[in-house]
Amino acid sequence: MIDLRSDTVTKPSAAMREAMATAEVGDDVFGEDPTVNRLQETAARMIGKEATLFVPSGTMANQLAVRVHTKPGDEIIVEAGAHVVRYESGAAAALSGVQTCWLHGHRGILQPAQIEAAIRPSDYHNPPTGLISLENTHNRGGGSVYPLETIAAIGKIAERHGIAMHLDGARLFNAVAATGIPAAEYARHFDTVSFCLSKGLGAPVGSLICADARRITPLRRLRKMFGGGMRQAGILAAAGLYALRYNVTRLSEDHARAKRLATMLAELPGVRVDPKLVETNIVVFDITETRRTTEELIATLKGQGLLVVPFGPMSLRAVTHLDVSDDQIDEACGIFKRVFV
Ligand code: TLP
Repeated sequence: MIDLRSDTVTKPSAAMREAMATAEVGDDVFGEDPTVNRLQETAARMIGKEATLFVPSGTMANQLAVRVHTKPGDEIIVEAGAHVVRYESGAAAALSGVQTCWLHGHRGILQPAQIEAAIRPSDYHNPPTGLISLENTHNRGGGSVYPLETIAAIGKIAERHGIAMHLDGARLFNAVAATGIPAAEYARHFDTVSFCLSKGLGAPVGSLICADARRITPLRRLRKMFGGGMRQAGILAAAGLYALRYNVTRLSEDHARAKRLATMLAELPGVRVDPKLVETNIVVFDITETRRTTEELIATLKGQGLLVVPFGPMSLRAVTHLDVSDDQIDEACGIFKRVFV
C-alpha cells in the first residue's frame, strides 16, 4: 500500500527506535526526565521562545493555547477550515467554554482587515475577543504558507487590541522548508506556537507548545488537567530529538514529490488542481468534473494499492511524507492514471 492519507502515518525508523530504546528517562511530571528536558530546550532554541512543553498531540497543544489565553464566554477568531475548530471534536467549546468566530480565508490565509473587522468592540453585549489563532502551513488550505508580512500585520492588530496570538504550527517546519524563513521569524509574532513531531518529522508521538517562560507554569498545570502529564516520556522525546536532528532539512524532498504528483494529477480528465499552488507536502484536488464520488474513487484507488482521504464533498487529499519514496510517487501516478480514465 502507498499511504498518502496523511503525514501522520509515518513509522519510526530503525535508527529512531534505537534512540528511543537507549533514551535516559525520569518522571516528567516531576520535571525529571532528562531527555524530555533536552527536547524542550532544543525546541525552544529552534523556535526562538524562552520555553516549551512536550505534550502528547497537536490537538492538546492547540487546546492548551486556547485555554491559557481565554476565559469562558470569550470568542476566538479562527479561519473556517482551521484544525483547532474543524478537527478537534469541539474541544474549544467543551474544554474552554469559548465561542468561535470563523472567517473565510483564501486557501486558509486570512487578511489583516478581515481580522480587524471581526474584533468585538468592548460592549457588554459582545463576547470579548480573547485569541486570534492562525495555522501555518494551512492544512485545508492545501498546505499553503502564510506570508510573513501578513502574519506581522495581524500581529500588530492583535497587539494594538491586547489580544493574544496562537500559531498552530503543526507543519511549521514545512513552511520553513518552503520559504527559507527561520521558524523564529514566524514565531516572534505569536504568544504561543505549537508544532508537531509526529507529522512530516516522522516521530510516533508528540508536539511542543512554545511560549514565554512565564506561561509555562500555567501551561504545565493545564496539561496535567487535560490528562497530558506523562511519566517516563523520554522514550518519546528521544524520537522527537532524533526527528529534529535528522528529519527537518529533508522536508523539501516531500515538497518536490507533492509538486510532481500535482503536476501529473492536473493532466487527468476531470481533476482540478493547480500545481503552482502546491507549496508544501499537501495536494488537495477537486474531482467534481469526473462525475464520480469521493467514496467510489477512494475505494477504487485502495483496490489498486493507493490510500488517500476525502477532503470535502468533492475533493481528495494526498500528502507526501518521509515514508514515501520517488519510486512510490511514480507508482502512485500510474495508479491515478489508471483510475481517472
Ligand atoms: N491533522 C490530521 C487530521 O487531524 C486532519 C491530518 O491528517 O492532517 N493542527 C493541524 C494543522 C493538523 O493538521 C493536525 C492533525 C493537528 C493540529 C492535530 O495533531 P494531532 O493529530 O497530533 O492531534
